[in-house]
Amino acid sequence: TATGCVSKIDADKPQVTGQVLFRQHYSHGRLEAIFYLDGFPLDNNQSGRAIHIHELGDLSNGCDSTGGHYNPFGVNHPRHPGDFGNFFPKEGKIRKYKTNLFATMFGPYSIMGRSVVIHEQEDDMGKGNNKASLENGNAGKRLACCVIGICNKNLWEEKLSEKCVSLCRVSFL
Ligand SMILES: [Cu+2]
Ligand SMILES: [Zn+2]
Repeated sequence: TATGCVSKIDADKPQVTGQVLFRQHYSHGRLEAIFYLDGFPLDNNQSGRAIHIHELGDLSNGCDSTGGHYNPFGVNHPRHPGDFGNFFPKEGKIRKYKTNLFATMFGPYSIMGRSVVIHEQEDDMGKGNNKASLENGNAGKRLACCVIGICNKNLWEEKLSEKCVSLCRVSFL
């Protein structure tokens, strides 16, 4: 099954747009994801940007209505299934492939219909010594978000091949 999530713009912040695509072939198969995002500021802000799965696929009040981290097992951050960690934009872009993710698209804990949120700040990975750190990593404002739905699998193939091109370029340099 190929699914994914096509981003939605949040008006007042950096205009982060793009796609987060997921792929998982069967219920105990590994979940893979492609993070393909544009629009981060071009200044030398080297800080990471946290990306998480939030509980609700509700954008009625923009990214603010997506609730907290999807936490079906009642554990602390960063052990939620959608705690994807920090991403470091280069030239305003994130191009990242990840595999063996803990989240799933199958069964009662499926991420379908939930949301992906891209934050303004770095995820402290639960090491912030405060309550919020164990709930959300103190990742700050929500720059962009999208609801996870079923998408055309061509999106995956397109993005993956583009990503390979840029990976080769990076390692060549
Ligand atoms: Cu979040
Ligand atoms: Zn979390």
